[in-house]
Amino acid sequence: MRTVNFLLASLLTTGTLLAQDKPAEAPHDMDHMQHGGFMQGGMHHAMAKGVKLEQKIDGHTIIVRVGPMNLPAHTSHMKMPQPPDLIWQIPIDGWLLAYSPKLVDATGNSVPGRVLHHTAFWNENRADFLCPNKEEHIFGAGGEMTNWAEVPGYGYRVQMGYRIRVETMVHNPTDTSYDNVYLEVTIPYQQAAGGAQLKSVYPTWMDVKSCGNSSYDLPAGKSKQTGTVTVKYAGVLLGVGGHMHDYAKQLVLEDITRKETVATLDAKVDEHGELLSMPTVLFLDQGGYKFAAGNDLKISATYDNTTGKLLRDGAMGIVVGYFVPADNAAMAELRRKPKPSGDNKAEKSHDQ
Ligand SMILES: [Cu+2]
Repeated sequence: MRTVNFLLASLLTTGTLLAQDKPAEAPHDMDHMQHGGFMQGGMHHAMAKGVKLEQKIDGHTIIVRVGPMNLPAHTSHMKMPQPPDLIWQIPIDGWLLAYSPKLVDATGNSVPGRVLHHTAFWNENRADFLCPNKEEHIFGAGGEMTNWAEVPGYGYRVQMGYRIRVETMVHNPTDTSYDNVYLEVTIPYQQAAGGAQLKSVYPTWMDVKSCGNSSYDLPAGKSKQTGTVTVKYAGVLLGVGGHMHDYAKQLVLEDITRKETVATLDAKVDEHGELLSMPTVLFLDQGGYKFAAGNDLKISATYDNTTGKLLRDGAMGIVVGYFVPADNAAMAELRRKPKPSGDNKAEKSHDQ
């Protein structure tokens, strides 16, 4: 149970993730929409050259490695050339159990995590079960280098050949330049054949922007944003954490069909409003929080922006959890053909 707590706690840290940002808006940039990019606000990054994704299987662990990247000191993510989206092709039939990211240089020395703006892994072969317009977001981390720990008895089911799109954005707010930096994500797995069968979990992103782009403009002062989403499958939520930005106050998840509050997450901020942490709520003592198929959920995020000005794309409000469906076979309809590869876009767009 402690591991579960750790996992869910790790899902909530600021900076984690995410930006699925299917380009529902920004009609002025059809080209990026075609390529399934995640543009937002029309800001583009230059592309870093020579960045590759490699994987190494070591016993029951896969190490996914993205690099090399050169990161000059004092460079914002807008100025920094960014790696293109890269594809990790799944080499096993089985379950991914956990994700542990770190940054190293060419000789294996560790590099501070804070030069990672964020990384996000998207499964091109599956649609998100709450928002089928999006790919399934299976892992995310930011500068805090969130570990997603193993939940004993559960795993994320994959098949050989699945295409996982790895989105990485870097910056360097430090005084030191770093060359030949690699992002390494260590992922233990279990084969489907021969071992104990695990229960499949589905990462669950319940967003105040419903199924649209996660970022939104944060007005000065107190504000509240709400969204709704329908759970089409019966099952249980093991627990939830939350993702918000600076000046956060609170995230609330309600089941409006049952007229019940599922979880209230009070943000912890410092005296400047900088986000320190979000709490975790677990439902394990009751075997998970039960959803019936068709239940409507409402997500509310409140902020108090004390800067006195509007912060463009300054806010997000996402309740993040793991869902276990009652009938796993029903989830098969979420499989989809990966779109033709258009990985090497000349530009990358801004998303947070
Ligand atoms: Cu965010």
